[in-house]
Amino acid sequence: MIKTTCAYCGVGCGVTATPRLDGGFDIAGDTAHPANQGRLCVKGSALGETIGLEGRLLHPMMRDREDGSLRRVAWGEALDHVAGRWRSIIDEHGPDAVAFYVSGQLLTEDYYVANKLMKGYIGSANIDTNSRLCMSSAVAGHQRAFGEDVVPVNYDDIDHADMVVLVGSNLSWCHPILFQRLARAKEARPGMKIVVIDPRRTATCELADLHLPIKPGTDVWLFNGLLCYLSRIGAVDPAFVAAHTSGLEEALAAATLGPEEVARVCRLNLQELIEFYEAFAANAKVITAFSMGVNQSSAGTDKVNSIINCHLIGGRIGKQGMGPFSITGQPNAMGGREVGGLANMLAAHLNIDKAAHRDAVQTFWESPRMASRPGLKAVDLFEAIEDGRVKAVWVIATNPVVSLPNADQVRRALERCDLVVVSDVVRDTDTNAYADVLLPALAWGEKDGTVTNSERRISRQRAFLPAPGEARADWLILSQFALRMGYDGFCYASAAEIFTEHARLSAWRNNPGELPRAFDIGALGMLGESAYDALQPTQWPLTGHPFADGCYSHADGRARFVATVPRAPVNLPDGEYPITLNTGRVRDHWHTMTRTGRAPKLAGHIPESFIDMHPQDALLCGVKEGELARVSSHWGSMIARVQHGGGIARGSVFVPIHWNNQTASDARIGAVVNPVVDPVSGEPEFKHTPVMVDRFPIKWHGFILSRDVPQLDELAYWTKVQGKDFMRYELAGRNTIDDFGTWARRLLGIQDDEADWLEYADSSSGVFRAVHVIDDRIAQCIFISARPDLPARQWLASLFDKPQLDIADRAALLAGRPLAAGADAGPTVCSCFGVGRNTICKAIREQNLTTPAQVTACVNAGGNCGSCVPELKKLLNEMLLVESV
Ligand SMILES: Nc1nc2c(c(=O)[nH]1)N[C@H]1C(S)=C(S)[C@@H](COP(=O)(O)OP(=O)(O)OC[C@H]3O[C@@H](n4cnc5c(=O)[nH]c(N)nc54)[C@H](O)[C@@H]3O)O[C@H]1N2
Ligand SMILES: Nc1nc2c(c(=O)[nH]1)N[C@H]1C(S)=C(S)[C@@H](COP(=O)(O)OP(=O)(O)OC[C@H]3O[C@@H](n4cnc5c(=O)[nH]c(N)nc54)[C@H](O)[C@@H]3O)O[C@H]1N2
Ligand code: SF4
Ligand SMILES: [Mo]
Repeated sequence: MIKTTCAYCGVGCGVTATPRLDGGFDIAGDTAHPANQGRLCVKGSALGETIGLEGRLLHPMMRDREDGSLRRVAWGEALDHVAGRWRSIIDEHGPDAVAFYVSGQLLTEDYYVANKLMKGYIGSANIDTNSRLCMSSAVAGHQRAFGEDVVPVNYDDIDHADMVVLVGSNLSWCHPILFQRLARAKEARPGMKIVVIDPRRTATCELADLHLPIKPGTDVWLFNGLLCYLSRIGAVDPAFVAAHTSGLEEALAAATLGPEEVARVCRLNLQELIEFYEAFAANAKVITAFSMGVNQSSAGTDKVNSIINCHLIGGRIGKQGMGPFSITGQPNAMGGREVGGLANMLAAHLNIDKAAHRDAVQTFWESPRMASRPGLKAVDLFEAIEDGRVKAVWVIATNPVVSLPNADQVRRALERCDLVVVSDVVRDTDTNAYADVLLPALAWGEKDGTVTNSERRISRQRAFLPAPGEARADWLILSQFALRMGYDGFCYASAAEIFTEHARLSAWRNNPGELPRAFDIGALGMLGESAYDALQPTQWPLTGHPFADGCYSHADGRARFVATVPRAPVNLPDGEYPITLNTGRVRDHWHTMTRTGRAPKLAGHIPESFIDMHPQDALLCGVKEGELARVSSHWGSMIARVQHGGGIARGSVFVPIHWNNQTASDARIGAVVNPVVDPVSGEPEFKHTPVMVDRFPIKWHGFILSRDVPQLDELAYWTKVQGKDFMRYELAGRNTIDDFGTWARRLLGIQDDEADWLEYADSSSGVFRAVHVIDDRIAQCIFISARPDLPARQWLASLFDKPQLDIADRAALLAGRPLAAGADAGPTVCSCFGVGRNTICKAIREQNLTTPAQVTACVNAGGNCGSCVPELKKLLNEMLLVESV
């Protein structure tokens, strides 16, 4: 058994991998890890389904720009080519003409090397990271308030808090194990008050005593109003404010707002708003946890500081059970911050714009150069690439053609860039399509290093699989490149050597008279190989709760109130684009789906991209639930299926970020998002773009289930879903089909006239159904209809698991549903045990179940990771309502 850390979110759960006899691995939660104590959410539990080599990038490749073809090359050739081109570009245009765009999914060691190489050797700070899209507002807010980017809360503070406010965080879907910890705390102490501040009524609200459906983008008004309220009623800790802070008066001057005005601007019920303010004032132990609804805003940094202000005024920080809590997204968002991977940071919590800091790092590195000013932030970087200022970019562990705002601009930039290098673990991504050089990296389970989670706990990721093909660790690829560039300082033999160097740098000149900072893991700088290998999860500061002594990292030791003058989002809805686009995550997928898209267990919950909108808005836009629609903005458009019921208010739509050109015909929501950024942090406003929604007219709907890849190019719409031993494709077309049989056979690639092929066609109603059987097993099926009244997919899908079709199956094939009633489980609710909606509803009805625990006892759903418990509650409520009518 090998202990490692989950590949996904910033909760940073410990995982064990135990080899099975069949060569696979059993993945389980590590009971000894403090972050999860043995629990895993559904994504973590499905990690074993994502470690196969199918679709992996296994060899370096170079593209012929003339015909677009890729050819396999040796590592030496690929790295010589890249080093040669970088050299000549730097010689001709200077070091700022090259750039790295990296990721919070790199290990700390990889990140450290990339940052050192760019800032200390190439001499530019043009290294930015997808954390710009994620954490940079929190980083900037912490730096302004505390003088250093430190998150002042630990997970176990949740167990002591009397009130937890979740702002712009869908914790139940995005940080499930932390959500479950919160749920357990509430169960143990039902008096604990939970408030959710989110324009949507998300699954997280199931746990809330109070949900404030705030008008998008108005959080600063809400928290300024709270600051003003706390000051007015005297809910202040004058001793703390006097001894440990400065700037309260200026902050209050910017926050002269009464609750009535806040309620009006934030479009909230006044009584509920006051209930929130009163509860905040009444409870000493308050945690305000915030995530992307706060950070991803053109006022993101101010949102962060307006929250921190409310904690400082009452001294609700630095003690057990309280504090402003930035919840990080990626597994190593925090490690990236520790190594200073953002373009405006240095390493080890030092600042690029201070000469003494630059000197400290350069002296430690003994490097020939040091970047003297901040580099380009992500959005600016891709603009500079498009206009030719940056001529070479190396993208590592991120997929910007999907995840950046104004994503069609990113595509144009990469098309025009002289040299695009991408290091990735999979072969086909939307970004790889623009790469001149593709470099195969080791993936989770194969690579070795460390990650830091949301509570500043450093954990080891350990390899338990052999390196496949010619894939190499990211730090090794970068070090070998650095050596070719003629730089010393990169002769690392192992991840341990890099980690210990990084740890020593954190202690370098870290003394009261020099450059004191809270981030100091110098004690780990002496670890040998085996101690590093055995490193237990370790939290910094190594000396206790951050800021427990009331001493902050500004030169005068005081925390700062920041005056946050509220301002509306930059682009507001208007006559042409009347609706606000909100974007975010779904429970069972991770980002651009390069990993979660491969796990059948994770595909069932939400198989297809969607546009969640209020029924009245749908009516106004002329679109219907279940039909396809187009979302467009001034910047671009995408297509997905309309749905209701996601808890969205009128005037907004919500679209998930995950689907892209590998998984659907036209589902990149990034293309629609405005490239507006926060002026302080440079973080994009992902949660607020004015859009319009209109019909995407089609002639027919359909689906294919197939063991082979069908020909989809000519279809108006398709999306792909991973099944067990097959792929499912949802389709729609604008073409008139004259001869269904011939057309369907061409789509499915069937050339054999003798094929075992059953079909039913009714041209007058536009209905066509066909099934292809090989050796008595289902191989493919296609169902087409002019109306969206296709049979449910679950039963047909279940046939792909059968070694042989029986007579009853064959008789039912073209009906698309079993002859026996009740055999269709319905759409998946519980991904862990694969339990469908119909199964759950049937159990609730027949056995009069009233609680999620009873449902679990009856049909297992909710019994493993618990991520679906909010949905079980919703189903129970819905059914109780129906019964009571
Ligand atoms: N399942 C899953 N989990 C993940 C990830 C994933 O891809 N899938 N990704 C990880 C990463 S990198 C990240 S950064 C985190 C993100 O975790 P979260 O931030 O929790 O997730 P999001 O869905 O991006 O957005 C959170 C909420 O912000 C709300 N919101 C939008 N506008 C506003 C506003 O103006 N004010 C307020 N108060 N709220 C607003 C949205 O309605 C949404 O419900 O999740 C991590 N965990
Ligand atoms: N509209 C909208 N857009 C958003 C957001 C939003 O809320 N709304 N959220 C933003 C946020 S918070 C984030 S964090 C980003 C995430 O966006 P991305 O970082 O673009 O998404 P991922 O799919 O995680 O991309 C990771 C890539 O790295 C590869 N990879 C995985 N492991 C390794 C490795 O060890 N080495 C290498 N070299 N490659 C590896 C994967 O195959 C994948 O191609 O999206 C941002 N974009
Ligand atoms: S909560 Fe889930 S995705 Fe996040 S680290 Fe834990 S197991 Fe992984
Ligand atoms: Mo993120």
